Amino acid sequence: MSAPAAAPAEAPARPVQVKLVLLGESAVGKSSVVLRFCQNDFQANKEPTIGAAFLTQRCRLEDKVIKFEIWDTAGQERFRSLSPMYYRNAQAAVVVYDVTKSASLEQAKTWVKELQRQANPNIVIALAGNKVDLVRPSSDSDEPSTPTSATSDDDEADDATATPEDDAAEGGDEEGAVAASESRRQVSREEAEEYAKECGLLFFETSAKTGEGVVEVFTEIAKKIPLDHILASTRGPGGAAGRGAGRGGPAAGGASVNLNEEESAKKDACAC
Ligand SMILES: Nc1nc2c(ncn2[C@@H]2O[C@H](COP(=O)(O)OP(=O)(O)O)[C@@H](O)[C@H]2O)c(=O)[nH]1
Ligand SMILES: [Mg+2]
Repeated sequence: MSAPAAAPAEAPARPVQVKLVLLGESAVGKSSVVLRFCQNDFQANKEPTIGAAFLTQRCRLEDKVIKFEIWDTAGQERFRSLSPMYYRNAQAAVVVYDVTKSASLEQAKTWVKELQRQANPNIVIALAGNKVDLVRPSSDSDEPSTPTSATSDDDEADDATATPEDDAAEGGDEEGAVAASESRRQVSREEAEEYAKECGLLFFETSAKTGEGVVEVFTEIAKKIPLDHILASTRGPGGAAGRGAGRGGPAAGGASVNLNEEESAKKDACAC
């Protein structure tokens, strides 16, 4: 038997396009999360985005290249009901709230409901409680605690829920610092996590400021999306990536929260 011609082992991986929308109340940090993910940057007094913001970010997950098409809602947050044009054909959504504002979680729930009612039935939804740096004892640090762009090769001990620094305060001050920072918290991790579990959402606490949890959000979404299915459905000439893709994957409603799926989450993380 003659061996088939050399398999295209070196063929460049065709990117899988994934349309992802960001939703959440105004000022919870949606644009900042995107900025951290795409440029590993943070702006303390970020000006609100005017008009629609659209960014793309390529990531590598195992042997696949993913091209996230990120739609960041800008201004439309004020309306209770979003124009479906934002989430039409989206394979993923990140619904953001601010851990220091309980009203923002209520708003997030409204969007989750809207997505579950009207978006692609297989949409993968992640709930992200942002600004956790504000409820951490060592929130005085201005630098990102970890590089978030997955260049941290062997840093396996660093997982999605790692606390940036826990030895900054000493002795009696430590308790005071913890109490002071925790007192800003209006949404407990448990409450939000419980809700996420009930609704079949991925759940993360994030800080666009320090980078905590940000890469993990996108990595876990990428893991949960039926990438092979999207690739198959977009194969061939004229295959419109994202259009109707994502069907046939695990139903969003039946998905479970899976924070610690693999130790290697960081290593697999999107190599941006
Ligand atoms: N401390 C802290 N501030 C944040 C964080 N994310 C965003 N911000 C700030 O919150 C404000 C609103 O952020 P922005 O990204 O514009 O929110 P958006 O309206 O949801 O897009 C800006 O001043 C950001 O600098 C965070 O993780 N920690
Ligand atoms: Mg914004």
